[in-house]
Amino acid sequence: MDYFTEQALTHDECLRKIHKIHGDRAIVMTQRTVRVGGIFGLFAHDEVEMQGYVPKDFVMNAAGKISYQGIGSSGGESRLAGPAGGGLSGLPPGGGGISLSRSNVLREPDPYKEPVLRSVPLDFAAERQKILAATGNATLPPILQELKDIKEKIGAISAAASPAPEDPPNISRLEELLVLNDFSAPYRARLLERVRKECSLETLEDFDALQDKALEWIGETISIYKEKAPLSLPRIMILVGPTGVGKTTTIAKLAAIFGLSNSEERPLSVRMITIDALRIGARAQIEAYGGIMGIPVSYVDNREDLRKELALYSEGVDLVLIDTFGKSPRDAVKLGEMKHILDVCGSRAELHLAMAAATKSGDLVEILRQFEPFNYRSVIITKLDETGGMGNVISALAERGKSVSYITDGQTVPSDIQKANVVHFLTNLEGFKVNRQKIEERFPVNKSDQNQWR
Ligand SMILES: Nc1nc2c(ncn2[C@@H]2O[C@H](COP(=O)(O)OP(=O)(O)OP(=O)(O)O)[C@@H](O)[C@H]2O)c(=O)[nH]1
Ligand SMILES: [Mg+2]
Repeated sequence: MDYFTEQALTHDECLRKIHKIHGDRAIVMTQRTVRVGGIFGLFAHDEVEMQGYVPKDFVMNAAGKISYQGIGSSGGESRLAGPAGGGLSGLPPGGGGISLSRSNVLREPDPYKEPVLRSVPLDFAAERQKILAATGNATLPPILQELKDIKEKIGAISAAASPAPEDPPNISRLEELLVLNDFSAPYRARLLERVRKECSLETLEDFDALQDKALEWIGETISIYKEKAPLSLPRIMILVGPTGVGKTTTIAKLAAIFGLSNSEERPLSVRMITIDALRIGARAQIEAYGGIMGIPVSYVDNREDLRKELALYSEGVDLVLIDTFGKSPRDAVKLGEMKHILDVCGSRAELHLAMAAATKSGDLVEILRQFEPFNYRSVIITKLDETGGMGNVISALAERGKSVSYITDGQTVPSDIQKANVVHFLTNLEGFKVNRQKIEERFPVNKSDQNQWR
């Protein structure tokens, strides 16, 4: 076997040179571009370099055709490999040629028998590596990376051009119900995200089932205040909140619930204190309630008087209800004064924040935030009868992580107040088809929850 290496300026020229020097049995194995000549890099130029061999022993196969040792085909003909001859077909001039090793062909060595050439499968992975090596491995990865980038860009462009997948119609219907009930935008987004993620296709197609699921998840976001018996008597309950939300009326309702006898429970010994005595009408209002119920009312406007009043009730009184003057939550000075007075009640006093149900969700969040320094234990939602839905209230309470203790739904003392429960909130939502039985099973109202502290 004679091996050769030849160089020429062009691909064709190199083939012609090999043909001329080594004859037409020459086999080109590899081809590459080499930089030749020049001094210190000047005047250098590219040439094509081909390597190969001229087979010495060849065999005639059964069909009478000549096969050379070293070619991976049992029926290959003798010819100069190259673009025209097919040996390098598919490879660009200047690229590499497939090097076929001897191991690719097994030849029966018995000269007395007709020679049989048996081809063994090429190791394509190895051959591919050789091609990569011949074409310059370093150039392929950047090309592949570029292709990948182009593919990604095309993907991004087509994604931007095609509209986002639309929600199933029932999700849009559910969103309309949430809007109708004034749920805040962040609350709606969170709930709908959960619907998209967790609801089965079956549920999404059945609007009743979807509403059941949504109501259940809304219910889970409502936190009900757990009333605890006080460690010592008297229990002190204080109501604060913005102007006109119904604090005094609610104090009167609570006084009636706890202080008036009913058939089931003994009446508690209740006192009402107001620190709203200076405002025209305020004193008369609470005095009227006290008079009707037979519950004593006292007035204070400073810390010392409040301390004295509480001391008077240290024995024999179960419950002291303290009404406060309504102030805008933005009036920080007045709120500070009120907090200063109320602080004499000590940490055992339970402070509750009253808010009207018809307030916008954003304003509710702001009120919840402004009254934070009072460290209120729960929220009382008033005037539920004046609004549809409760989405705004549910959203705001969930956003600030607050519990609700009572809801009031009318001006009548004492009937229009009740201990808050999840079922009440959910059944008040507008437009929803409420499966009451399901809701009651999911959010059972315990008797102990319903029974106000005694
Ligand atoms: N519809 C309705 N009206 C209520 C409710 N609670 C109170 N009100 C009415 O709301 C008005 C104001 O009630 P108040 O109890 O004086 O409110 P307040 O928070 O004490 O007011 P200020 O002391 O002025 O801050 C009165 O006309 C009440 O009858 C309720 O649950 N529903
Ligand atoms: Mg009042």
